[in-house]
Amino acid sequence: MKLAALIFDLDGTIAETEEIHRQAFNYAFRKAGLNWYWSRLLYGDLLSVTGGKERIRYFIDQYSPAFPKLDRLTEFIADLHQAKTEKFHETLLSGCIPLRPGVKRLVQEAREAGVHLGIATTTTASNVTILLETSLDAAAPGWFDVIAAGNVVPRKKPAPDIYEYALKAMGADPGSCLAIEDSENGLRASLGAGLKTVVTTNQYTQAHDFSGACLVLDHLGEPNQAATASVGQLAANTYVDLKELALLLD
Ligand code: XBP
Ligand code: MG
Repeated sequence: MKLAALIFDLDGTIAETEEIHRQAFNYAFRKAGLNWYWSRLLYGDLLSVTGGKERIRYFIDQYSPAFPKLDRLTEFIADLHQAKTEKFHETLLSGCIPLRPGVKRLVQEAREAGVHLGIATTTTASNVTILLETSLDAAAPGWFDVIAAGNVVPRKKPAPDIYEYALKAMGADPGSCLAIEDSENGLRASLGAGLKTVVTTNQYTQAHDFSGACLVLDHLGEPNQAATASVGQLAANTYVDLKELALLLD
């Protein structure tokens, strides 16, 4: 089967951005005078909820942190998240966040071969464009047929909505596309949209349940940096290229 399109998740897949999100959340809490602190361990739990605003509300509901009694909790959370997003942008703009192994190479290979590209993410849309511009190429956002992000759909991952939105926008048949993800929520979303999925794990997601993925790797690999598969196997290479991905569709 010919591979028509690749749809990438963003956070944790294109780059290891969750640590930057975590630090931006903690900055916003300090700036608001809150004594909240999300450690790596706690953030690993909170990542079970996708979407930063939803994650803050989950934290309040689950951990009942001290904060002033408010009659407008939704606005309070939105203001916190706005401050967090501004800090996240500032961090991205202050230095080049490295892309994960193989991402730039695979994107360029896809472009040269006429394989369409999409992004399907629960993060805020502005985070996507800034990350692509600062870490991939100033013109990179234009390389993607669709950047489906954040609140553009009613339900975030693990619901399939964001992938269904991206497929519709690309006019693509899920049977001729592949998703690349990093988390259990992301995999549930892509499988729910009928997409075969390759997972590249990271520090926050390596213990997740990746049942249903056709390949689970530590990263996409490079010619000089072999990828290691924990589920499935690469057919001929030690890194993921279009040939390896097309074989997964068969
Ligand atoms: C990861 C997420 C996002 C980020 C935080 O998205 O769940 O919520 O953690 O970004 P994905 P926001 O893996 O789908 O790219 O605060 O902007 O939500
Ligand atoms: Mg992700």
